[in-house]
Amino acid sequence: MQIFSTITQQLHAPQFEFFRGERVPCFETPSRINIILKEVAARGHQVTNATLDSQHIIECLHSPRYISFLQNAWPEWLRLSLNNVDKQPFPAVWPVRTLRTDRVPENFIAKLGFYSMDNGTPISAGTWLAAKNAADAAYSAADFINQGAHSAFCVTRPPGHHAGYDFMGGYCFINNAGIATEALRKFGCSRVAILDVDYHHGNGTQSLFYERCDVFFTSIHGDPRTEYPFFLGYEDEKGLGEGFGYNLNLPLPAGSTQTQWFNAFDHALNAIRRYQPDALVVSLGLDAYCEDPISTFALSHTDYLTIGKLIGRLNRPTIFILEGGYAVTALGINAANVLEGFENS
Ligand code: Q9C
Ligand code: ZN
Repeated sequence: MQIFSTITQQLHAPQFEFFRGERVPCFETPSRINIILKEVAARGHQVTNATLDSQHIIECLHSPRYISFLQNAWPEWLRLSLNNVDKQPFPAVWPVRTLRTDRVPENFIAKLGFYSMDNGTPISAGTWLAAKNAADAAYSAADFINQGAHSAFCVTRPPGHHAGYDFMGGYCFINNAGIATEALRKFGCSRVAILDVDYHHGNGTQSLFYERCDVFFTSIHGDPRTEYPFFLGYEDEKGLGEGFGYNLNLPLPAGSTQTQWFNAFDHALNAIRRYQPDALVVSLGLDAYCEDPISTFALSHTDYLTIGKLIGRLNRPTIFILEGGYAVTALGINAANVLEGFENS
C-alpha cells in the first residue's frame, strides 16, 4: 500500500501533559510515527513524503480565525516572554454556559481556552507546520485515490479526529480525516463514508459533517459516560436536518471484550454497505489495542488483521489515516496488520 508521511511530524514535540493531576510525558510522540514507518517499510510498503498543499481544503473545514490562531500561537507565546521558548502554554479558563463566546479575548492564555476543548492538547514550536503537513498528506492521499489508486495510508501526526470547525482538543489541531473526505468530495465522489475505530469518539469529525448526507460518519468507541471526550459520542446522536440518519455512534462500555467490539464493528460495516459510498476514509486509531496505556478495550495483534480484512471486503477505495494509539512498541505491528488484512481480503 502507498504510505504518505511527513518529516515535519518531529517538530510537533511538546514535552508533557496533565494526567490525573500530574505532569506526565506526552503519550502522543514523534516515535509513534517512526515505529510504524519502520514496520511498514519492512513489510514492503512504499513510503513517500506528502507534497500537495491542502490550504484551500483546510479553509473549507476550519474557521479563518482558528486557522490564524494556530499559525500564530507559538510566536504569540514567545512574545509574552522569550523565556517561554522551553515552556509549554496551557489554557486555564473556558467559556462554559453563561459566559460569552461572541467576543474573542486578546489575552493569549484566554484565547487558548477559547479555541481548545481541553488542557490536554499542548502546542510546541513546530505544531502548526506538523499539523499543516499532516493535512497535506490527507489531501495527497485523496489525490492519489482520484488518480485511480485503491488505497493509501497516512502515517501522520498530530492526529485530527477531535478537532472541529474552530477548536482543537485530544492532541488534534486539524481534522485530517475531514480533509481527506472533503477532498474526495471535491474530486467527484458523491458519497463518502468515514469509519472511526479509534478508542475515543471522533467528536470533531462528527460535528463537521453532522448536518450533511453526502458524508456518513460511524464510530466505535468508549462510552462517553465514562470515557474521553465525555461530551459527545452518545448513541442518540443521529445527525441533523439533511444529515439525519447519516451519523451512527456505537459506544461500548469501558472494558468491553473483543466479541463486543467486533459485534459493533459488524453493525458499522453493514451501515456503510447500505450507504453505498464511492470511497471510504478510516480514522485508524490503534488505541483499542489491549495494551494501550490510556484505553480499556481488548483488541489483539491478530484482531487488527481481521479489521483490515473486513474493511477490505467493503471493496471501496480506502484512505487510512492514523489517529491515536499509545502502546508505542505495538503500533508498527498493529498498523501493518491492518494493511495486510486489507490487501489479502
Ligand atoms: N491529558 C486521540 O486518541 N486525554 N486522542 C487523556 C489527559 C485525552 C486521545 C489524558 C485523550 C485524547 C487522538
Ligand atoms: Zn484515541
